[in-house]
Amino acid sequence: VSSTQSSSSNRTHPVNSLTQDELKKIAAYKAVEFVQSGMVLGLGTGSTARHAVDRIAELMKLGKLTNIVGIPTSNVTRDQAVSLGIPLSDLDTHPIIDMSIDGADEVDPEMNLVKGRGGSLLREKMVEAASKKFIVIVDESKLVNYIGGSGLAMPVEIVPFCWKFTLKRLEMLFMEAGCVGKLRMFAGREEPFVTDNGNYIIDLYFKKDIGDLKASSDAILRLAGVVEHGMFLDMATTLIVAGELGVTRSAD
Ligand code: ABF
Repeated sequence: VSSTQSSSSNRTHPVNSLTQDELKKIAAYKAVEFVQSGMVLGLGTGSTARHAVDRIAELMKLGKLTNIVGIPTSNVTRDQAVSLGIPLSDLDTHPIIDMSIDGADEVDPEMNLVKGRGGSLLREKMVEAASKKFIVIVDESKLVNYIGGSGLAMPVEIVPFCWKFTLKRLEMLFMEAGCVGKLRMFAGREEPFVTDNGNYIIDLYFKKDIGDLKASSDAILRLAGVVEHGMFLDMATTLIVAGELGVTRSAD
């Protein structure tokens, strides 16, 4: 855990030799402890957030949580929530969300995030930006020194129209960082991955730190053809990290 997080965190129960999925579940269950009856909840997407949605439904069945309304961040989460009997709504009806709980692909020491390797970044950003609290739940493998620091992709959702043109414009923006963009494909298929919103995703890979994140974000969003990117800057209000040595939670 970074110095920023550890200086303001509370360590709780010890954890030993657990699988990554078990760590994800511990982080998710910890976040759900902050859910209260009557809340409108942003329901995240991905293998970590999935555990949180399961736990919320479990507590609802036990009568420990009542009057919960969920706002799903993807079709997959919507289907999961429906199958578990969680009542759902949307941002049109609930423009202010009490709390969202979601995973992330990277978390830097300032709690800036990369999200969207699962493909749901646009709806996640809409829902989480409308949330009074946004709890990020990760296992410790997601902690990085800087955004892009895992060497894995930073996703950008773009319109399908002339996607090669947009890919080139994105690479040119980050030429100094040695940026290479790749069109995401459906796993094991020769077809472009299509998001819930009918768009494509370009995965950007950087050889170096891209530097000023806010300036990078603005530059990406200025490109016509870009819908949204996977950097979530200054959005997380709480970070819960499960690791081999225990669970840490940042101060709110
Ligand atoms: C989502 O879940 C995404 O934005 C992110 O890509 C992913 C994290 O995945 P996982 O929890 O499966 O590691 O919130």
